[in-house]
Amino acid sequence: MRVLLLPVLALGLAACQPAAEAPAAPEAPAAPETPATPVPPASDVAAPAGDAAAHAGLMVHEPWTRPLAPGATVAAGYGLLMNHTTAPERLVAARAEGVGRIEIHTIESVDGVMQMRELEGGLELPVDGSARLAPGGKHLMFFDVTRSWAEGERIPVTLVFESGTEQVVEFAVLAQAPAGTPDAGHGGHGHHGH
Ligand SMILES: [Cu+2]
Repeated sequence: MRVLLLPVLALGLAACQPAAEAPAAPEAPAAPETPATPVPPASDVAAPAGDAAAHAGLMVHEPWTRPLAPGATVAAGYGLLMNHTTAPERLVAARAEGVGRIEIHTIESVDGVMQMRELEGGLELPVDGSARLAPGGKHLMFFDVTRSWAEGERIPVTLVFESGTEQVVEFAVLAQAPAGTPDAGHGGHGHHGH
């Protein structure tokens, strides 16, 4: 997955980086001992849970997925991603225990037929911007899920951002979309091949 993403990522950077800013060195294969991941100031880390903490750094509001019947291996993940850092970010990958691989998908109409495909360059998160993952739109796609997910469970998913920041988010398993989700009545992903 990571290997596949890198060339795509490089293209995305070249296309989207503002001309005024020098692109960050795209190499940095993260030597295990070097703390390459930006660490927020201690004051931010110590912030109590609640609205203040919820609106710091990179966050996902109401991450959720649907129950997965026994034998089913494909699921989708939704939520509202927000970037409250001072630098543009991109969600470039994700992984979770018990999930073979996770892709970032978008849906578009091709000749009147809705089709989903991998979102090239990942999911863009401008400074103070957000990106919504929702039924009928962009979503995380979980492949090769090895067990069923029951309503009420929480599925920890590690989100990997372009800067190297990784964040574990617990996706709630919900039979009904949370209130406020666009197109909440839209069905699942049964048509997805693979
Ligand atoms: Cu998909």
